[in-house]
Amino acid sequence: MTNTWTDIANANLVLVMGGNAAEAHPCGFKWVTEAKAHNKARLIVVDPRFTRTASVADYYAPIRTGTDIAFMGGLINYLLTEDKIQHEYVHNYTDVSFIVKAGYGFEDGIFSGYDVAKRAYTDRSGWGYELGEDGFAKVDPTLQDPRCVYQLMKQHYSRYTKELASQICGMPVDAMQKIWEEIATCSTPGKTMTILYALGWTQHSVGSQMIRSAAMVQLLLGNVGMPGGGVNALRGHSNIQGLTDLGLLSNSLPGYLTLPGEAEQDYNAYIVKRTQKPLRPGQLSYWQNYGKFHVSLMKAWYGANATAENNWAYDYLPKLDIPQYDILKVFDLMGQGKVNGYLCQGFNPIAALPDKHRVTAALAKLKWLVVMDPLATETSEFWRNVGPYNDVKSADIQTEVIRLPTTCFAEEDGSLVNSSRWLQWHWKGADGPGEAQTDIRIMSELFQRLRQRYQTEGGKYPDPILKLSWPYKIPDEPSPEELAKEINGSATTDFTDATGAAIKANAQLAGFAQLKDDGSTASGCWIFCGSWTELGNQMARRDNSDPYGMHQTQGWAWAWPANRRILYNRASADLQGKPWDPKKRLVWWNGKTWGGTDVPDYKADVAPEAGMNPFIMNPEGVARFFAVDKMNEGPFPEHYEPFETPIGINPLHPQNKKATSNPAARIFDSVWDSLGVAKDYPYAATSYRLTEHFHFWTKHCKLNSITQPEQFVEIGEVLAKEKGIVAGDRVRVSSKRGFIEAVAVVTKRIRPLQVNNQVVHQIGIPLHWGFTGLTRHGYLTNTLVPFLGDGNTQTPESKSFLVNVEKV
Ligand SMILES: Nc1nc2c(c(=O)[nH]1)N[C@H]1C(S)=C(S)[C@@H](COP(=O)(O)OP(=O)(O)OC[C@H]3O[C@@H](n4cnc5c(=O)[nH]c(N)nc54)[C@H](O)[C@@H]3O)O[C@H]1N2
Ligand SMILES: Nc1nc2c(c(=O)[nH]1)N[C@H]1C(S)=C(S)[C@@H](COP(=O)(O)OP(=O)(O)OC[C@H]3O[C@@H](n4cnc5c(=O)[nH]c(N)nc54)[C@H](O)[C@@H]3O)O[C@H]1N2
Ligand SMILES: [Mo]
Repeated sequence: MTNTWTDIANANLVLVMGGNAAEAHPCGFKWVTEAKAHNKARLIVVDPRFTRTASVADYYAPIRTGTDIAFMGGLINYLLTEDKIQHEYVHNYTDVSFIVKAGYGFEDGIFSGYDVAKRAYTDRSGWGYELGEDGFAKVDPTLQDPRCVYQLMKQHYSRYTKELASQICGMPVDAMQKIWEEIATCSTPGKTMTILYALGWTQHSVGSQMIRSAAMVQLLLGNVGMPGGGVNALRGHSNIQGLTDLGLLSNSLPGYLTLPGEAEQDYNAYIVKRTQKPLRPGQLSYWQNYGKFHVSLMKAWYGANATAENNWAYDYLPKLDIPQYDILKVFDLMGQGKVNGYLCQGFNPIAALPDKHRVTAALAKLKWLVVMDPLATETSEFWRNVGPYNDVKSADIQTEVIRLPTTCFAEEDGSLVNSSRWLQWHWKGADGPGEAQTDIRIMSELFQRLRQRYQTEGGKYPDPILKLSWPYKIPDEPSPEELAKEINGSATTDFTDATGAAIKANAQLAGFAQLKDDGSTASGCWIFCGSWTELGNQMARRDNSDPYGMHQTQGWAWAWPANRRILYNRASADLQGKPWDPKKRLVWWNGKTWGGTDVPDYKADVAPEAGMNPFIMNPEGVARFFAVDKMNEGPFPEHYEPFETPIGINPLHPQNKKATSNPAARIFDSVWDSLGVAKDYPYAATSYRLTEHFHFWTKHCKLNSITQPEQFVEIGEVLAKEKGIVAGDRVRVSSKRGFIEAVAVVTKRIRPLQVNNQVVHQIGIPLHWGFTGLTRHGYLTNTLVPFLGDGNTQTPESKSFLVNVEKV
């Protein structure tokens, strides 16, 4: 989230698109209700199904799954041609005036630099700004240069006419027009729209670009950095934000630092590459501090063993031989027999990952599988034959499965980071049952034993394990408090910070501005620095007073970074530092310093005249319409069809088959044969959640099992009639990869769509059932989903695939 849950109350318009917040985030959804009740906000919902969120919306329109870029592209075209943009904001705070390199091009659905054989953009030399001899980016403030971002963007989206967008999305032209008009009213300074999304956008082969297209709309409207604005990812699991913050993805380090690749053996080159110099005069480029964050991290991990002489233990860090080991990659390798053991901590891959049969076959190739979980999951039971629901030959599976029962969140102290980037401390409610141990205990014991083995037996390269700092009172079970303090960080020696304050050795640091690259500070995650200071545990704060009435509640828990609630909030004020609208004030310049109702996302003492731009995490200081080389499928979002498309062509460039679906998506060679086509599987399916269950675990709880006891699928009335299906019939839903059987819910909430001059029916499939727990057994929904994903995040395309439906 750029903004916060509470800030939704400040919105004038709430667009829920790519999510179903009333169902999946029913508690947070109260802030939408607040906005409607106290701010007369309008709620618009765009979803393939008329959802629980749609049922309380002011306006709803259906969309074909996987086509949101066509809608957003059309909207961008509309805003530009109708001139519904926040001019002053767009001209000064975005890259519209920047000149793009001559090497950039786009033809027939493909950007410059594509390698067909590698299915990747291998030459991105054209995807950047033209630099002058002074090293700064070239700009044309008149926006006339045909190679400025404004002109290129306008040209790119001119193809997205209302009619074509409607034909792709299956949304009637008048409905589309109505929503666009309403959104366009938010280009007035001070009038803001918030966009709330979740998996309806991420789970597509073009998911990242869908979200980017939404960000572009928000920039055109001047809605980023504004109260009631922003692009807001409603996170899923209670601590999934914390997972990415702490760098648990295979290619990251805590605080969005990145692991080196194999070619990066040289420490200095690693740091220099990540320390971008400003691309505009007078600009602050915040990543210039990369070295301070990195050295402080290595001091937290390796303590006295990280020294200037050994480049702060740089050689102990693994160097990636491939870009990343995401779950699709790992299970692909497992399927090839290249993985011996798998440690599965709080993860139920056979239920959660696409293509259940493929995942089962991969698990069966393991020598051993360890499952750390409070429950017996489908994954820990994957070898058990459960009739049609898990139709395996147990005798053929040799994998040894070891279950280590864990406690769950209510049985331990700790912190969770919510979607708003708030770190909230929580307290244990009860002891775990039976032999359950905390995850911290299990992992720590495992580490101690591994370390002992390295000590006694040696090994190829024991240093990274032997030299790790482990300063906890009880080495087998560090306390959550000890870990939280370490993650915040402390002084390793006496030192003087940037403001001249004398800091004593071992003092908890007050914030990341104190971090240094000379070894005098240690911090396990720089963005969390400030969460446990000399004043104590900031995450435990529970003061919800709101002195400005702006819903920033600065005293409630602690938000990263620096307790700032709204990112890029400098953009809520004009060039002179005056809020665009006095009713929407966040930060402003008082003649000497920046301050306001939020912590400024800016250098507090830099006067507006100095010409520093608000987006300080980019070296050019402005927000990007042109993504330079950051996105794997090109600088501008382009609509591509789902890999399993019900219409078979991409109406934007029907002649180029290579650009039907995302040419840079994550797909392995062995997967192509498992994809179906519309002739055999004519219906577009999507999978989703219900309020009454949480994934695959609440079916172990009696009350949840009573409220939603049995698996069902949703079918529109028109299709049901065609197929002779009535409510309550059992139906078989099949894809190229397998089938499920469930009860049919026949509904008005899913209607047939007119797409590319044909009728497309959509099928809705909730995902919560399986072959463990107290509900009736069901088939894993992921039996149906294809094993491929987004080109940047590798998130599987669980929201768009093809199926057939028959009555059984
Ligand atoms: N009760 C409950 N709440 C949960 C969870 C749970 O299991 N149970 N899980 C949590 C987790 S981990 C997550 S990640 C979140 C997910 O939260 P959400 O993303 O809100 O939930 P989903 O139900 O997966 O999908 C939301 C909607 O996306 C729509 N959709 C599908 N394809 C498209 C498309 O192409 N375009 C558009 N515009 N919409 C589309 C679906 O019809 C569905 O209504 O929920 C969290 N909250
Ligand atoms: N088709 C389809 N597939 C999907 C999705 C979809 O929309 N459609 N959604 C996807 C999404 S967004 C997600 S997040 C995944 C969810 O997939 P998973 O994360 O694999 O599923 P969960 O059941 O939420 O959690 C896994 C396990 O964590 C255990 N657990 C709970 N607390 C603790 C703890 O403190 N310690 C340990 N060790 N274990 C604990 C639970 O008992 C549970 O068995 O599914 C994905 N799969
Ligand atoms: Mo999720």
